[in-house]
Amino acid sequence: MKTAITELLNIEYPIFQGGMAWVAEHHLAAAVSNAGGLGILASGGAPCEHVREEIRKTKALTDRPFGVNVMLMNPEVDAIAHMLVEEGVQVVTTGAGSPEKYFPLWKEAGIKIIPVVASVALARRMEKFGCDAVIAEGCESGGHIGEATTMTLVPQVVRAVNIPVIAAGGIGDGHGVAAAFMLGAEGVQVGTRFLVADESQIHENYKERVIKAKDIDSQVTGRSTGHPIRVLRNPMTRTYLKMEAEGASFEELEVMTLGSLRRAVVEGDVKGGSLMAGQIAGLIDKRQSCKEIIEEMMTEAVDVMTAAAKRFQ
Ligand code: TUI
Repeated sequence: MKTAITELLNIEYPIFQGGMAWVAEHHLAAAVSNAGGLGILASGGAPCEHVREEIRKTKALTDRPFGVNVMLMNPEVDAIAHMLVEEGVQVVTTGAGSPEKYFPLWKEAGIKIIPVVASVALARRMEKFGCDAVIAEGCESGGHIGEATTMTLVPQVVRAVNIPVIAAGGIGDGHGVAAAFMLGAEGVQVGTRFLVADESQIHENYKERVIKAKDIDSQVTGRSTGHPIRVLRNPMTRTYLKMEAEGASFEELEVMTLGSLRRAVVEGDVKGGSLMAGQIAGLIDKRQSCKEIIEEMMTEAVDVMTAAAKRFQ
């Protein structure tokens, strides 16, 4: 399947694996790239040198294109931005802010820049600065989210810009891929389904919670602090949301969440950890390799699009 995104990045399938903090490390990213998608390493809140090592380990596992996600709230973001150039990274995605100050540096190095946006305004601004594509991420996504849904954000971004748009948020099977294309996207980004991939290194307990999750099992913490984060409900979210409703300060709430994603991913603490996951977790019911996930999603997408074309012709 050829789209503006497969052509731009020289990849086989228009599927990105989201750059999930603590989750998207070299085994996962390389497996996705080797399967024909775009694997993406996360920087999250990691130190620059750790991300550099991850890039080198990914290169050892794949010759295919892969990307690095820069989480713009990372305290070492400036160092990371320069390190990506030193390491010859070809594709950068960004999240949780505007990457405009790094555009000259990255463009000079020939890096493809694909920011994640949660609004039309930021999409327009990114296009003006010269990015190659944008990822329009709806609030069905796990982790740090904006306000608009994927269904409403994607067509509005598609209409507003002249660069390819990748849809993210709530896409977990071929029906979701087909829907994204119908909204005008040229590719999709998938996070939650890759959490449970065989190559995903997260703790078994976390995978089990994703597989058992039902449609309404995620909650958004931190709306009052301006840092809304979608996670699966657990005792931590119950306490957090209770404190938040009682008007707890940003500092009090921050103390609760500090290190909570690491506790979930590394220690498998499903009670006190942050089980970041999207609303599509309810649809995800099996463990597969990245290759199986990508091939199944693409086959299903083509099948449903073909069936729909026949029905409506
Ligand atoms: O970045 C994400 N998702 C993330 S990052 C993350 S790590 C983290 N942990 C704790 C606290 C904060 C982050 C977990 N999940 N998705 C991309 C995304 N970007 N979603 C929303 C945005 C966004 C929001 C506002 C991008 C830009 C923005 O405003 C920028 C501006 O200057 O207008």
